[in-house]
Amino acid sequence: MLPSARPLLAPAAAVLCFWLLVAVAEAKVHHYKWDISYQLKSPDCFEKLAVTVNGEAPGPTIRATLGDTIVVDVHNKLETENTAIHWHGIRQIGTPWADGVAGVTQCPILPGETFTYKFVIDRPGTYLYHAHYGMQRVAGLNGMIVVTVPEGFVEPFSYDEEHTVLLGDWWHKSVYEQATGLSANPFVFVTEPQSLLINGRGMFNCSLAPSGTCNASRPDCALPTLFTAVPGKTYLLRIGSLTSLSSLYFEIEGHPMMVVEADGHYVRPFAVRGLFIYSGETYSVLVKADQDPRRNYWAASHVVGRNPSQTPSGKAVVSYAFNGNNPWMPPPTAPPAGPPWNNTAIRVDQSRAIFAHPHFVEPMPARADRTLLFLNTQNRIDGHIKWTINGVSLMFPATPYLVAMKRGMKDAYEQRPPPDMYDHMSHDISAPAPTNGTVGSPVYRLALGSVVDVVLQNSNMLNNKSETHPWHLHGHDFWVLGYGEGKFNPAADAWRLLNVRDPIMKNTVPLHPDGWTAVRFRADNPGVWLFHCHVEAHVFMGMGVVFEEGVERVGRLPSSIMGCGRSKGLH
Ligand SMILES: *[C@@H]1O[C@H](CO)[C@@H](O)[C@H](O)[C@H]1NC(C)=O
Ligand SMILES: *[C@@H]1O[C@H](CO)[C@@H](O)[C@H](O)[C@H]1NC(C)=O
Ligand SMILES: *[C@@H]1O[C@H](CO)[C@@H](O)[C@H](O)[C@H]1NC(C)=O
Ligand SMILES: *[C@@H]1O[C@H](CO)[C@@H](O)[C@H](O)[C@H]1NC(C)=O
Ligand SMILES: *[C@@H]1O[C@H](CO)[C@@H](O)[C@H](O)[C@H]1NC(C)=O
Ligand SMILES: [Cu+2]
Repeated sequence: MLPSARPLLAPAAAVLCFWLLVAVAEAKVHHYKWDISYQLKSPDCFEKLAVTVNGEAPGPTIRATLGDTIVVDVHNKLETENTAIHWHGIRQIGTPWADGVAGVTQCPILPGETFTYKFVIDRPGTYLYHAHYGMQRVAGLNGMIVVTVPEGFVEPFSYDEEHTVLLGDWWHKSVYEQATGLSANPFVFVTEPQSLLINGRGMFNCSLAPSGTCNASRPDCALPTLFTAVPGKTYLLRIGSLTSLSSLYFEIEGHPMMVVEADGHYVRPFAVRGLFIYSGETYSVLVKADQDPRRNYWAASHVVGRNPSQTPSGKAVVSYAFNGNNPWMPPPTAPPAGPPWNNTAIRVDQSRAIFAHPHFVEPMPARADRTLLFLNTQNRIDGHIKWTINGVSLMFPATPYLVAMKRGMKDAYEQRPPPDMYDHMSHDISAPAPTNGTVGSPVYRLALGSVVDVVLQNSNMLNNKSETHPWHLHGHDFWVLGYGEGKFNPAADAWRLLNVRDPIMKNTVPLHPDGWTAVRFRADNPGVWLFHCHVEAHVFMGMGVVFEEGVERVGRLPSSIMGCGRSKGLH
């Protein structure tokens, strides 16, 4: 029998060894064959071409147990479009070439080609996958990865059944139209989404669409049943957001949620009426079926942080299995309206309520070897609007970084290191951005094994407003040190406000409007890793950075990741 609880402050290595020991006994290989193709879909009743996995959008949920190996043969049948798939939250320890970021860890998968991803799952929890080529994620290629704990391991909570909840937002314009507008001069923003999707379904008001494009009677956009509850039972909902733009609030009418997991890490349980969730995040929550079982209840997602007047809430139904209750009846009440969209303080409060579960604290190094202060600004560069980090707007080189750096191709990417800091003494974060800034492909080279602090600093955009940016780190989890308002002051804020006792580890963290977010990670995973805003339009406009650590220690690169840029001859 294995212990259900870990002693407080066990060394990190021991925690990792523990998981691997538990895992190694019965590891399985899960082999998938995926055809990626465009199909006509009507997720919100409006008919549109979507990128699908074996004809489905979202794709199938990958289910595995800790220690298992996942093998996915991805056959690109898009005809005129490349692809690549990222396994979001999987650290790819020892397999940095399987991270699936076209331009960083591999060449894109060309039409007609098959590329095989193979990696080991080294943590239990809830993860995601999605396209990582241009803005393709927005076109529908996404799904969830559920990793269960091995037989005998007891989680720090219990439940009767589990269900997945994948949240998204949806546009009627194609990804190409969106990308063209973002690159244009004058700039055309993607606009607000037409619909919010819950498990791939939404409901657009067809009387607003041109005739023949939208049919409210299609079964694909029928009001989805999230799950059917048996009175008295407890349900674990694994909730993930892969929105392109929207920050969300997810709630189930009359059913508070107990948050127990975040990005694959157990949290000190806390109750919420509804959950704020940012693109790239996952949470598990417990829901007790303790309400009147003779009726159904609304589940709903709402846009927060941006004006939701153009985007109706996403809706689904939680029904009760109870004699006489009709599971198909819409709830008798009006759908919940959600919290005020412009109340930033309540969102920051939730962020600050997330700590590691006391039995699963992964001890954090006491101090960093290097501190990076990352200021985001919107800049006008050659007439185009770009996002920059410390004045640099990221554009991937033609040769994937991993190949270029491992093979020492110094002319394949920018050699000049990007700045560790911005001018934090004199920069005014409430002033719209400066006009200087460059587009480039530099890399932050981190010493292998070193401890790195990153403070993400928000500022006002060209419209003099500040937005939410969920930042996602590939290849690592980071400790969340804290959130602050205004401008981070290294002298005053550095250690005063930061939680060093039981910080949660995550792979995605919100940077709230007009504020800063501080994280710490150990650069101990040889490879080249993207760190970026998970808003698809923002990363497309350059809002990201690239980290390299120990690339010389990376094993032999598979030739399947090569074949583009200067790696053409290496294929
Ligand atoms: C759909 O849009 C039409 C036209 O604006 C409006 O009259 C109607 O009330 C809308 N229906 C719903 C359910 O919102
Ligand atoms: C709308 O969809 C329903 C269900 O698939 C179908 O029976 C009906 O013919 C469609 N209406 C139109 C106008 O295409
Ligand atoms: C939110 O917006 C409403 C109007 O939609 C306004 O009355 C209110 O003052 C705003 N609240 C905050 C906190 O900005
Ligand atoms: C913009 O350029 C000026 C003058 O070269 C420089 O002082 C300032 O630091 C730059 N700002 C940014 C954000 O790069
Ligand atoms: C921009 O907004 C800030 C508050 O965030 C305000 O102090 C400043 O005056 C505004 N500047 C402009 C040019 O509107
Ligand atoms: Cu962003």
